[in-house]
Amino acid sequence: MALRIGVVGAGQMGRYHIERLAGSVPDAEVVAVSDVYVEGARQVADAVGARAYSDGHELVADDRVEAVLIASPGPTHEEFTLACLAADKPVLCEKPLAPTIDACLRVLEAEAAKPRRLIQVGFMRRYDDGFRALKSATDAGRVGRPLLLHCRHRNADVPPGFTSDMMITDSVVHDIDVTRWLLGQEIVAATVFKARPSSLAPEGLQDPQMVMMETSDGVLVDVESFVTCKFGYDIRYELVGETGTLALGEHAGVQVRAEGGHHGPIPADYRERFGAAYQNELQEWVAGVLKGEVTGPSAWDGYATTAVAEAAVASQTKGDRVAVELVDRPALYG
Ligand code: ISE
Repeated sequence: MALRIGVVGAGQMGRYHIERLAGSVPDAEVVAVSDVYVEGARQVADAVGARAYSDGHELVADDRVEAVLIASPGPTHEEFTLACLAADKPVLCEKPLAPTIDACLRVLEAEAAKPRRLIQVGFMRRYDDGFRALKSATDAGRVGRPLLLHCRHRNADVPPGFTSDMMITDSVVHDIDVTRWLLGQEIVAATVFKARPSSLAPEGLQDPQMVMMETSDGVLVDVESFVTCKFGYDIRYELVGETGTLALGEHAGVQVRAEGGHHGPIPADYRERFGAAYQNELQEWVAGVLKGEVTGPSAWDGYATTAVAEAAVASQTKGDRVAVELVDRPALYG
């Protein structure tokens, strides 16, 4: 039997997920789609034979919907995840879990009172083969104890209205999540440094920025966030251990040496770079839910990531190191 899924939000990410769920994820069926712009929901719903709603709460309450994927704007995530918890329905929520620490804590507390996890947060890099290989090599001790982690996060461009704090809350959040997951440590402080802005960045956008993070065991992490780099979507990592380094992302795809030059492909955007990761994420989520398990990035991960992002945004304005304080980790999250 296929898992009957309702998707809240029929914008860019919602449509991207619906296409996959309906076309290439085994045992998944999209039975409902909601969007405040109901015409948009109807258009997508009709294409996959689903019902359309203008109100996500009606979708969550629909008896046909067994599990929910939330891809609506971040500020709506709290109300919809809470509705899913109240209805006891597993939910895959796109990042962020919620945009503020307080909102994340309300979701965390509601789930922590349950006997089992229902929420997974959409940090898809954990499902990328390259990032998984990096984690296996780190865990296997291939380069000894980690000391430093260098992260490069470059986007060709950003949509109009993209702001300097969104470079943290929309973009660097992935590096925050990868750091915690890869090292198995919490981040205890963040400091943001501002380079001189690119003359090609929109007026007022502080681009690029460097985010320095410190982990609980003293690993130092630097993230370059450069969202108007113009040349493509460029994600690179280097972990420095006591006996060697592990690098990711330097040479993806076929490298051509010809005509006196050396050329290789650069993905245009994150959907191209992480297409396979999104596919794995959905497949593993559906397969898990059908077995009664939710094992991907948790509400705790969503909360901790938002807490670090808030500290980094505070550091942007204070120009100083900002400590991250987390609440005690509820038993549900191990
Ligand atoms: C976007 O929202 C994402 O989630 C991408 O993974 C990230 O690289 C990009 O910077 C964000 O804008």
